[in-house]
Amino acid sequence: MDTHVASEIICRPVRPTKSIPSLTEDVATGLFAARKQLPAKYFYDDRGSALFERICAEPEYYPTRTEDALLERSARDIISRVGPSQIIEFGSGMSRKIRHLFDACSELECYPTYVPFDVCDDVMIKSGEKLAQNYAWLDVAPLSGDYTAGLGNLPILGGRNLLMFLGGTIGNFTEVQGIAFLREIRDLMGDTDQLLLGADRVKNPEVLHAAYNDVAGITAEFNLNLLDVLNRELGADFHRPNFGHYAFYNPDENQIEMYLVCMRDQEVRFSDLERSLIFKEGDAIRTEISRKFTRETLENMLNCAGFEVQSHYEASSHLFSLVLARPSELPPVGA
Ligand code: AVJ
Repeated sequence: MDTHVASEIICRPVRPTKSIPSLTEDVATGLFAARKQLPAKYFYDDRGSALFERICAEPEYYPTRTEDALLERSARDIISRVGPSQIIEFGSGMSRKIRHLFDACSELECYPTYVPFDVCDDVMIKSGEKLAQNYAWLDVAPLSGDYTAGLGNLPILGGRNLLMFLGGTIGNFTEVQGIAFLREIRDLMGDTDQLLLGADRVKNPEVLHAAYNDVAGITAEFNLNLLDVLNRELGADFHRPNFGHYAFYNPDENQIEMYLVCMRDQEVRFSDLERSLIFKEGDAIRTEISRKFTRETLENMLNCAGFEVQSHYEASSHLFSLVLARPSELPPVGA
């Protein structure tokens, strides 16, 4: 007789504290403008999320496997330093990377509750159930919502918490946005809590270029999928073959910039908005920035957000960094 009763995973909704623009508003301000741009979050519909998973497995896309290897190597150190009673992960996705930490938890007999925080309840529940099968001690208590919409309504954190923001997603924010987001995280944290941040590093631009221009064309497909999102969500009629994927490393800004470039004049109709927009050959939409850091710029950003670096784990190749940091005094305004 099977006596094991899987406890049900229930997602707690987190109400936004900031009003976040809708896709319609982002299109109105970002596309109907001289410099066209859209937030990177719109890539991730079901197909876009699946394409991102495939990008992570491409030989040129080093960040995922580098971070994974780093996490595997440093998991014991992280868990023994923090001794978490809760692990909260912003943008948990399919909760793949977390396994290394749980392996270390099992070994060190530290049994935290896992709190993934993401937009998709189904994915968190399915991934959580799988995890719970592998780690008998594990409780999964997801939070559902948009972590960029303010963290003020998160349940108050008791105990010792490890907060995590991995994958290098911090690079999708501008410097100002990134610091503001890290400060919001800091405001949730108590003295014994720590943040684990994953960030991609400045490196040979050829390596960066290749990572966003994989030969199999998955990144191009991921970028172009955004046009399908706009067509579906706003009743638009972008003709995909009119647009091309263009991604390059901008060494002045230390960031990858990704664009959809129009290669043939097209009037695009947004029927839901009752508006049209003329795209000329050569017009471009910036669809993503992905900032790359040096050890210094990364630690500086953390200091500006009110963190003190505890451990900086980096691959010998310096391809990627994981930083464990604890809240400290906020620096004076203007510092
Ligand atoms: C999910 C933000 C880490 O910036 O490398 C991958 C997204 N874009 N290929 C990144 C992405 C193009 C990715 N992050």
